[in-house]
Amino acid sequence: MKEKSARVRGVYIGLGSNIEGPALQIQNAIIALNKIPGIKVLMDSGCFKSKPMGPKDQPDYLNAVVEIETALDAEALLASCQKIEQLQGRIKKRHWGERTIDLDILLYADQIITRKDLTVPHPGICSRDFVYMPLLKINPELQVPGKGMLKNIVESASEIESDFACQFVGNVE
Ligand code: A4P
Ligand code: MG
Repeated sequence: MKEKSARVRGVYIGLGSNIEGPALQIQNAIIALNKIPGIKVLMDSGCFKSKPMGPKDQPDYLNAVVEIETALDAEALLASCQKIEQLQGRIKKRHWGERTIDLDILLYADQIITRKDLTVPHPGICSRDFVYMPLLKINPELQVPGKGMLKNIVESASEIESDFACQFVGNVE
C-alpha cells in the first residue's frame, strides 16, 4: 500500500541487549523495525560492547543505533518499539537491569518532545558512551536539537558523567 504521510529522516533508535544472545536480539529487532509499515532502516552503527550502567551483577551490554526514515509520528514509533520489546520477551525485573532488548527513540529529526511517556532527544545521548559512540559512527556531524553538535558536546566532556568502556566489536550480523 502506498504511504500517505510524508516520511521523516534523521530519526535514530538506540538498541541494547545483555541476555539471551544479544547479537541476535539486536539483529532481530532491526529486522522487525524494518518490517513495520512506515519504517525503513537506512543505516546501522554496528555493534558496541559496554559495561553495564546500573547494577553491576549483570552481563556486559551490546548496543547499536539505527537511523530510520519513517511515516510514523513519535508516539506511534514509541508504540512500535515497545511492541518489538514485548515480542522479544522483554521482562522488567529491576531498574536498569538485564534485558533481552531495549529500544529507545534517541532523536526524532529536529523535534523536542517532553511528554510524560516520551522525552526526545533521549536524555542519555550526550553522557553515555554506548549511545553517543554508535550515533557518531553513523553521523559524525549529528546535531542534537536544543544542544548543538554532538561531537562538540562530547569533546568538551562537560556533560560526560560516565564511561562504560564502550568499544566497537563488529557489524550487525
Ligand atoms: N520513555 C521516555 N522517553 C523515551 C524515549 N525517548 N524512548 C519512556 C523510549 N522510551 C522512552 O522505558 C521506561 C519508559 O521510558 C517507557 O515506558 C517510555 O514511555 P523502559 O524501556 O520501559 O525501561 P528502561 O529502559 O529500563 O528505563 P530507562 O530509564 O529508559 O533506561 P534506559 O535509559 O533505557 O537505560 N547499560 C549499558 N551498557 N547499555 C545499555 O543500553 N541500558 C539501560 C537502560 C541500563 N544500562 C545499560 C543500558
Ligand atoms: Mg528503554
